[in-house]
Amino acid sequence: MSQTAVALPVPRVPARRESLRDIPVDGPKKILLAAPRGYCAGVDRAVITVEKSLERYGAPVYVRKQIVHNIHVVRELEAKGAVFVEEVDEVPEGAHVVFSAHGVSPAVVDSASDRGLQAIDATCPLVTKVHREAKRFARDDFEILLVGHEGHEEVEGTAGEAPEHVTIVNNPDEADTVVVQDPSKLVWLSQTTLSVDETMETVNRLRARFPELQDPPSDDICYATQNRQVAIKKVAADADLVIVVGSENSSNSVRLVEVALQYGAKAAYLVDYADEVRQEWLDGVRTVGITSGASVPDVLVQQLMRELADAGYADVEEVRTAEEDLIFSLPKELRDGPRGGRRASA
Ligand code: 0CG
Ligand code: SF4
Repeated sequence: MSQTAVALPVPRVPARRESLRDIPVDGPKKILLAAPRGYCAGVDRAVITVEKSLERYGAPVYVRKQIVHNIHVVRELEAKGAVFVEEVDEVPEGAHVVFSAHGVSPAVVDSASDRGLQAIDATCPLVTKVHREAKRFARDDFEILLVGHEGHEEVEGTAGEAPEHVTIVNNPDEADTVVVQDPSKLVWLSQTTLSVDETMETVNRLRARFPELQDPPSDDICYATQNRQVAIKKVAADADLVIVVGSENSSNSVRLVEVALQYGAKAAYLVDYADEVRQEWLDGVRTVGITSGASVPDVLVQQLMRELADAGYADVEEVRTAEEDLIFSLPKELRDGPRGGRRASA
């Protein structure tokens, strides 16, 4: 049986060998550290789901797709015995398979069950909520305009709930051209990790064409995506450079780079690791803004701050725009502790 590991994205910037140098700039150097940043409740739950599955069932535990879109997290879990596959037909019959935080379509659930796999669903409850909305509107015979990026796993999963009812709208320009059957029975839903501003533009342009377009019952863009965008907007306004820690295939992380540029950062880059930061990015830079995507462990941000301290950016000010305390209980197969099987988290 062949096992195909998920193709990991190659870092775009080769690792830097030498340390960053402390080159004087005009005025004091400073870091603005966005908060909230990093792990959201759905990612925390998904990563613990794989760890607990390994403890309970032993290695290997198979995971369909990257559990979350972060190369460091995937490598760490691989080292503990997780095997990442693209599709369930790569998993040996009867084995345990974890579905990623981004969700799966009913077709994937069916294939896993046909193979006799023991599925553990790490889909974020906030993604499941959008699946439920899709199912309900489809049952009521609505046409669903799903604002999101074609090919992203979450969009494949949500659209797969009602493929004959869903049309994907990738961006504001597509809102001007999308064709619908009955504009009087139309609703929009969205991917959870989009730019809030761009999604509003898409919806405004849809509504201009289809005034009877219904809104989702509640926000589909999740609290974590929204909070991280609000925080980086505030940071970006005062930053010469913004560094976002996150992987290239992480939708919410990439959006943070875009938002930083839109809200005043003179430059913004995405890095997986601190050693991707180039000396020339720091030329003339007094204030560096830092944030990280919802799938990024904070240890990677701490590493980045240590490297930047070597370059003279030792003064750190946190810019907090919200508090977060949401915790999701684990999938039912793994719930046995006083906190739904969760280890205490800070
Ligand atoms: O932002 P996306 O949806 O690409 O996912 P990522 O894994 O980076 O973080 C949130 C989740 C799940
Ligand atoms: Fe859930 Fe939002 Fe985190 Fe995605 S980014 S896992 S929807 S909380």
